[in-house]
Amino acid sequence: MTLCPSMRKRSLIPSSIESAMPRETAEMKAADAQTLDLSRDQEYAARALELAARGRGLASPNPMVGAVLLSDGKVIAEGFHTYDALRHAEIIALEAAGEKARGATVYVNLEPCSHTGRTDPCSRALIAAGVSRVVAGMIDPNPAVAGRGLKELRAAGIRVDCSCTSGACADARRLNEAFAWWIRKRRPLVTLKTALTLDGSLVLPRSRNGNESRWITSEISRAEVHRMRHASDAIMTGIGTILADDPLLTDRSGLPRRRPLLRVVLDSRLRLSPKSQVVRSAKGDVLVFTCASASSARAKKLNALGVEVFPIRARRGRPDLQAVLEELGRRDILSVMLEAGPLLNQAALEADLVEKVRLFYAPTLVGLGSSLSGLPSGKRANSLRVRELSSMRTENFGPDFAVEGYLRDVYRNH
Ligand code: AOF
Ligand code: ZN
Repeated sequence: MTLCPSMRKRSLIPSSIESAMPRETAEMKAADAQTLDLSRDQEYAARALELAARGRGLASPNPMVGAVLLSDGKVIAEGFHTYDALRHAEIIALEAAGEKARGATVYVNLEPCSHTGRTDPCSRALIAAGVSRVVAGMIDPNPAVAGRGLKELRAAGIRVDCSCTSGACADARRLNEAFAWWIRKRRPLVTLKTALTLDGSLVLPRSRNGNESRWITSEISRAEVHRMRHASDAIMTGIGTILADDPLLTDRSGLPRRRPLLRVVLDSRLRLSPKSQVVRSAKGDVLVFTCASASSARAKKLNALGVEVFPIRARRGRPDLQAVLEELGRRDILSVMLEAGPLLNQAALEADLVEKVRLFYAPTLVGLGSSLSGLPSGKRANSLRVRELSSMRTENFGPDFAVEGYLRDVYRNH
């Protein structure tokens, strides 16, 4: 086995024995250097990702991108992208490094762009700065780039490595999955989130004294839900949930975001009350899709209160979900968190418009005899089908746990 230098330092082998070992061959040294290179690459690729994630809530509708410039084994500059500051991560780092960028290695979680968007191509800036190597976390899924950035860098004689070649791009891909989906499909990635008792109930029985919490999951889980809301561009629910719970549906994570979380309500017959919490707190961040008239007195009243009422085509008497998502995509909404009741959840699943689910389970039971709670029985249940989740993960949140999984491979054909 070849020990990498850092491991050897911590080696428990007494130095007398070590010195009696055969001398290192050139081959072993080369392997050592490679291991060192690899662990260094991993370290700075992870740092680039960490920087990128600082753009959460601030980069959309652009991807989250972080860049690290390394010269003589030292970090000489860093940067991350936010949409309003315009400049791309690499440019921020290059400008901070100045002349020192010559010969540097650049770690960036997304392939540098090669196109002129709101800014000039990063590929050209990296070539002009004379960097010697670029390590990219993944190919840019934007069809305007899609490999051209790396190709240009290579053509200019820069050594280019992409983590996707070694299959080490899972974290980079996960961070920008919503961008990757939206930039190709032009509709947002939908994550269905719900809280459940361990036996799968979405509702708690009414409390006897009225003092019991109406929450299924703990405060720790609910704080995580606010982090999810922070990471989303929009939250979507149905009028049934508004009428039943009168929720606020805001992002109360306290974390910075460049656009308010868009609160989307599907309301076929426009039953939304001007007195609801959503409407009373509206500041141009509430969008109601309805199959009813958008010029009725109710609609006008809602408009006056800062709510946008958008007429949408109906499908079986309800807002057509595909059309809703297309409209959201046109509005640069990359991600939607579906926090709805069983009917809308089911409709979205049936229409195959849910990419990801995150289920929060509380360690409680309401009765193992019931199933599919909340869903009408009979005919409707016949249309249900079993869906398999992939890339499952579980995480603990205080007494609860969350299960996450994908119904679709967001990066298929990529
Ligand atoms: C990079 N570095 O930091 C980001 C990149 O309109 P623009 O000029 O902001 O370009 C947006 C596109 O550039 C975006 O769709 C994605 O393809 C890429 N984002 N690229 O090299 C960055 N944010
Ligand atoms: Zn760029």
